[in-house]
Amino acid sequence: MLTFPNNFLWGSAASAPQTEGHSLLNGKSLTTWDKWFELNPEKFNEKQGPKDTSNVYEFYADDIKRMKEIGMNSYRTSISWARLLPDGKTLNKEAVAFYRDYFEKLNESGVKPIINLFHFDMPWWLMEKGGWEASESVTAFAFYAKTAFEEFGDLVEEWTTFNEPLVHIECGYLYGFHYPAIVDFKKAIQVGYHTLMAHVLSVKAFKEIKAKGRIGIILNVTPTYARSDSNEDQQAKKAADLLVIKSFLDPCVLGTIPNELIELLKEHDLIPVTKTGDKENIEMYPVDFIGINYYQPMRVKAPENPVKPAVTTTDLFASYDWPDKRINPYRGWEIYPEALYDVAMMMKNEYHNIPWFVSENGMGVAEEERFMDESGMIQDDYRIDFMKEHLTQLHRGIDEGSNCFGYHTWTFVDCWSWLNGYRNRYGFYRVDLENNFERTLKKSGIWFKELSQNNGF
Ligand code: BGP
Repeated sequence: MLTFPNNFLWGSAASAPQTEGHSLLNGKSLTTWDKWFELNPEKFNEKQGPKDTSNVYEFYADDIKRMKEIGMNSYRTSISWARLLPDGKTLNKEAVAFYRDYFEKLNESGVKPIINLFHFDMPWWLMEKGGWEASESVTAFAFYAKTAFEEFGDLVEEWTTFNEPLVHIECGYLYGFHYPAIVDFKKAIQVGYHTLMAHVLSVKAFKEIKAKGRIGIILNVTPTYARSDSNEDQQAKKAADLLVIKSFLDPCVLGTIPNELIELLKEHDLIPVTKTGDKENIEMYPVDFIGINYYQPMRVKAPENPVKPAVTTTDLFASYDWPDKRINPYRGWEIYPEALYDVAMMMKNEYHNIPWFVSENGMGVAEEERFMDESGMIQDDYRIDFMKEHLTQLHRGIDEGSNCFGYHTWTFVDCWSWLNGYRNRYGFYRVDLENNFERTLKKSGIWFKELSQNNGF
């Protein structure tokens, strides 16, 4: 039996744009997702857009009962910026009422809300002004964050600013997966810098108004693994570490941007525009805790035919296809639970053992109806095995002193996933798209209840 620390958080994560629905109703303004779907619906799996998603806007009270049914003691979701402040300034009263009731009901049910502020959902009004490229985004976000702390601070004690900031940077400005889908390294770095400062100024606002509880950020970081010990591969690993791990972890936890990262950016003419006082604010406002989303490791090798200055990340490090990898064929992601132990050790040894939790981990599987038994329950043993393997590695790290306080899966109820729509399913509950988003418990939900009740397995 592997037992986890007392008061360990067992739960799931989700986000406003992926679950709420009512995306064009109740006073919410458009986000880049709503607009992109309007412009290019063919880009989305089976033309499944962000409009209705899993309709949590209507079903949240029953969903919270479902959380209790499977032993969840915590839940992370986000507030939609475009719903709370449709024009960036004016408070949407209906949104306030919705989120207050949602968070109140979570608390009453003993499900601790962990509330995030940005999950890839840039309001369209701000995108039209340049989105994260524009310096206005920093102050606009800090205003939104302060508004959220003031409106919901009595109900929420665990806040996070961003979910996976690297994703909107990489997917929007380097790899073409998210709007505006452009490829421009310099812009990507500027977008990243503004995101970092938006985060820092939100932490500052949180501390200045003396909001209760703690504030953190959710990052998708994992130690990188190089193809070999050769100098070239190790150089590539170093660049990857700087750009995809230390770029956010160091300033957010240690209060500094690493010098080596600054040197690397200088070398490739990528230094962003900064403001006086930024450095001091980064130093003064580190986070109280970190959330780490972990799905797959990052394997790197020396770049092939790199150009200088770098045009994109592959001029600094290339991704390495490890021949011995195990793969989740539906999502195409490597399965490597050992990395969770390495993450735990990294947080302990390199980030002064700051409190952290696994804020997402999960397995997306397509056409899960294949695994439905006669009673209608999906027998997702693969998901249970996936969790067991990852929890075993996490437990090793905790045993060796890493300060991990929880494990959240992605996700609670099957949800909408950006361009992939509803293709890959991750939930403890199945969502029936043909039948008004009806929820049905999967076998993994029953297992999760035992896990939480026993505080281990
Ligand atoms: C994370 C995101 C989530 C979620 C998850 C699963 O990176 O924070 O929003 O979508 O990945 O990935 P996907 O939905 O792309 O299969």
